Amino acid sequence: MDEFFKPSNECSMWTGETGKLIDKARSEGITLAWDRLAKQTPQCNFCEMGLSCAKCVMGPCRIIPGLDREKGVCGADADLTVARNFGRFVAGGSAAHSDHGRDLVEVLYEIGTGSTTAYSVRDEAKLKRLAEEFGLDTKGDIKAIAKSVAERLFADYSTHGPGLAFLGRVPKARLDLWNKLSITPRGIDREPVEMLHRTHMGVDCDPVSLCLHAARTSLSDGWGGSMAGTELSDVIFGTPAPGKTRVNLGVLKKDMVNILVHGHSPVVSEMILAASADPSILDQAKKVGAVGINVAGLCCTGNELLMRRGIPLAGNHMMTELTIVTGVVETIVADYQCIMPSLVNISQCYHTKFVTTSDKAHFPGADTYHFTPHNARELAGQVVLKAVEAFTKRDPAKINIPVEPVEIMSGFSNEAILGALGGTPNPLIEAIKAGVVRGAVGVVGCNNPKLRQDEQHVTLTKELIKKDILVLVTGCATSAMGKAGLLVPEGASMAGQKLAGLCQQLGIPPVLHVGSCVDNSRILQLCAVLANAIGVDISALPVAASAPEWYSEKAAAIGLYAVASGITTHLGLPPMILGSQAVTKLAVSGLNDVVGAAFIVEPDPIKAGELIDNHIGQKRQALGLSF
Ligand code: MSK
Repeated sequence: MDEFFKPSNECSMWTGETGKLIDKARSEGITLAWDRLAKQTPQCNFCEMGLSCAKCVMGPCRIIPGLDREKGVCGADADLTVARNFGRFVAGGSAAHSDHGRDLVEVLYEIGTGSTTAYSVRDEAKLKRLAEEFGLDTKGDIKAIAKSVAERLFADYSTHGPGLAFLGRVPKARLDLWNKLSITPRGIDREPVEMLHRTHMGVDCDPVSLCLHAARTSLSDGWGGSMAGTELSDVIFGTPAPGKTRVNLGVLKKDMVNILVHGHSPVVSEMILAASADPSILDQAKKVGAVGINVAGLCCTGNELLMRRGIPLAGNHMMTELTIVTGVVETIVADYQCIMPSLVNISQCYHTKFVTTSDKAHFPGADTYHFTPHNARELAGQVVLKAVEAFTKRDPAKINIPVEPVEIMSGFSNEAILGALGGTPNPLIEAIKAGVVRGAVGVVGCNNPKLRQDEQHVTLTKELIKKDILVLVTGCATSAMGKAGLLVPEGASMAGQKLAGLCQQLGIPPVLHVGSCVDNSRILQLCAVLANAIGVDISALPVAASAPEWYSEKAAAIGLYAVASGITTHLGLPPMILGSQAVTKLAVSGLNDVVGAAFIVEPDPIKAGELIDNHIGQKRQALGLSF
């Protein structure tokens, strides 16, 4: 462990909008995630190393390799304990993404059966392409096609379906490898459930077997649940196309009713957006003295609306508490995932209403609305009206919006990227061959209060684009990139000469925003398209992934499905596996021999940039290209 970075949680190092609002929160006696982290430090070393086990009541056990507590009560040693814990961690992340994807399948099914009119198919062409890809009839009316696509994807969630519908996108060499290793995902629900079974005491006692099943579980997310979430969100709400919007706390407006949508699913937030444009509700807003209703996003629900509607992004994970401290947020509308329970308490210090909308995500103290596809329109109107009421309760003495917004460009779906290239990946392949784009890296994921917010994302990305490596960004890294000026074409001035020239020619930023957490499946698909076009496995491509500030189980699932798909992945913080030398070695090197990719754990973003650059250079050389 000593060789790894020990993070700092010193709040005093903050500057800019974050620092100003941390100071304001402190002056008002409000406790934030950084303060709670300080109180939790030092954190449990056994848990940090993956060496504690509370999975049965013979325990809890703490394993101390090399000393007199080498095994838990059941006889599990360090390797098995770490592998079990990691397997469950990945299963949690996969289940979260995939259950989100299921919600989109359910909405599409309701559209198909005609039992909801609140939602419709906005991208009929994409729905038909999916139906064709799945071998379904594309000639019926659009509702019939919606129903059959939904039914095909429901089958993917079961254990006895025909095999995941999206596996047809996987390059043959990769699929053959998965079949050889017995890690081809069989069902989206099956793999995480089997992981819970395998990690029950007395089932799978082989750390390697557990790690391989963790890979299979993550693949059921990446090529299953997440991909369904992305593709059906596009079908129902529209496939993103490039456009401009803004980012940071400056997108909040003093003279407007501010509603923040938070979480991951576009299902509720799209309805809130529609209700906020309702003329009768806008009249109410004017009657209480507001000039209008301003909807802005947080975390990945924010990314969903940003990509498709150009709705501005107020902030990422570590900004969520601070948005309330501005004193101008009337309502936070939450769906699920990455929503700190502390938001309820902080809202109560202000006039802010904290509203929950999912039957899966209850927050004691919140205003609870149980949204379904049937009542969504009506409930969205009620929520927005409550926000208008809350506007009258603002305390002017508490208002502080410390920054002006920054412009960004978003909306780079695969359809948009390939469309801009004339409908084929060939121009991108030629640019890679010529070294104009030396390679591509997906910089994805969260913030973590253990790290200086956004700094790892931005520093690493600047290093990569300097080396003519194109960056694709998703999730909470997006705000970081936007605030640093990397999501506008002018950001090309920070790139290497060749990449900068291409960006100028195409009018694009050197960092392309491709969406939310589930939209990492877009990156998988793009890699598959490139690999298939060149005729190689994904592991042969000059690409990598990075989650420099990750925190969540979902991020672990994303990292593992990237590696299992052949994409070497950098992590800024190690997962809780360091208590097992065998599992750690497998993660950082052994997997190269198994799936042709592995994890790089490196806290220093400059060194991480060098390692990723070197990896890309080696992949280029293996393809017969210049380093
Ligand atoms: S919201 S999983 S903090 S990216 Fe997707 Fe952000 Fe990470 Fe949550």
